[in-house]
Amino acid sequence: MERSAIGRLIVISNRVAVPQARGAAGAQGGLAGALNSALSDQGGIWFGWSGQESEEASGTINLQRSDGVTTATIDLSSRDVDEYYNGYANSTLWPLFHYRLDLTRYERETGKGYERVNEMFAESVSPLIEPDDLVWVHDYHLLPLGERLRARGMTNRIGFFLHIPWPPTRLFVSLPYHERLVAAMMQYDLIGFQTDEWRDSFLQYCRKEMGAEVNEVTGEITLDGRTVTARTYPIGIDWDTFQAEGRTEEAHRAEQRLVSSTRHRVAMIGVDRLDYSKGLPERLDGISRFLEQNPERVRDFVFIQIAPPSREDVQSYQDIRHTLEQKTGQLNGAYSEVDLLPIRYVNRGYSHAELFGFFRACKIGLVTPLRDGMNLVAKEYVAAQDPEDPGVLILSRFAGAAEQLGKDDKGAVLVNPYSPDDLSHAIRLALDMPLEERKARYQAMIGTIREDNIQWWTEAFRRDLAGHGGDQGSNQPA
Ligand code: ADQ
Repeated sequence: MERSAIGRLIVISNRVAVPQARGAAGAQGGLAGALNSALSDQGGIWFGWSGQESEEASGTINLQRSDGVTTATIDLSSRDVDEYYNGYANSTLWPLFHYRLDLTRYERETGKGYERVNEMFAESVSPLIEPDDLVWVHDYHLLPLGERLRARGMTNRIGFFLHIPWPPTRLFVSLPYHERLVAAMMQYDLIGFQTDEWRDSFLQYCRKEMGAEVNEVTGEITLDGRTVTARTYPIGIDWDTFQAEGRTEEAHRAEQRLVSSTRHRVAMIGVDRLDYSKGLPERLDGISRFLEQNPERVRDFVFIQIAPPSREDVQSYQDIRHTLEQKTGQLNGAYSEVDLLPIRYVNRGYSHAELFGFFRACKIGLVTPLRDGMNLVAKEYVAAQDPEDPGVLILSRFAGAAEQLGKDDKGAVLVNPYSPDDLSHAIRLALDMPLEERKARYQAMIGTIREDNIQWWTEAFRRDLAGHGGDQGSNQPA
């Protein structure tokens, strides 16, 4: 295995995506492509759950090397999957961190399962880690992992990045044993957040509830003689790869396919995992409101929603799927003609090349989550546009991406996704927006999407974790 001057990178996340899967249809979420890029650049190991359930082999490591990346995976037992993954991670932490107390379930058993699997991760990965390796842990599944590694005597630099929001203190304290989770997080050296808002919520919690000493400027949190730094690292897209995918025949064919099937109408697109945090029923309510208010415009557009199912073992995900099927059926029932179907709802994923083609064919991108750590679809939609004739991004003000793309009403058209009137108004604005304004809005966004890309993100975090960060006087990476 390769080494760099500062040691290898050890990435630990819930799931490991083998490099070949890069760019494959979306079920893995934004983490996969990002980490494969980082590891093939620096060398090291990506450790996590294989995605397989196996009673006997639970915890046994399977090492594989492909495309410059070594992956080390373990299987989990079905009890582990129920309690740790479907239970505590996806029925407790995910809804709570997305401000959905109404969907948050807390069961003592799933909490124990979460701790047990974190301990098993620590036990399995420890022998693979050498003293000068940098260890980078990802996401809400593994909040206490750093502490479990320290308990085994590990003194390496250990960083953690949270891909989803950090909730406001008043919400977070509704989690039983919340102090225990955060106390465990104090064992990291660096904690990264997608936006200043999530980072500030974390700092506030540490000060108010833990009595930690907090430096708001540097993000340093000191508790019981240990200091951890919290900083903002907005994740970006793999610009070069995405542009290269956009030049392929596959992307071109996908674009043509949409253009020829939506002739004379403006195509609007939404691309999301089927998740209640993505605001899909609310998006349909906005379109419905637009049609109520502007019935004469029913022939002006077609809306394409691509939403492959995810986490289907969790009840709230089955519920959201039914709700969407119902709403799509109602809308199409009310507004279709024999030659017209206003909503196309597709339950499958597509490759990034095809998504590029679809985005380019669509003059409006609807990205309207109720809450989202960042949302990479917003950035991909803009990155796929023709600079001479760009489409309009309608973006939820509650997506992390709004901090970068919605500044001063110059880039994306920002909306409150809970308000059908607001969505309806934004759709009208986008449908009627003159070319000059579309170009100006595109220009306001494209620089940060191109420059603050995934390579910038991994490099900035890795460098700060290694202790080679630039301006320590700021809460933003250098
Ligand atoms: P996700 O919630 O999975 O990720 P997001 O950032 O929107 O969300 O998408 C990740 C990737 O999946 C994108 O590259 C996108 O193209 C792809 N994808 C999404 N829907 C798809 C579909 N229907 N078909 C094909 N591909 C699809 C979590 C957080 C986000 C954060 C990312 C990265 O919830 O807020 O942006 O991690 O940190």
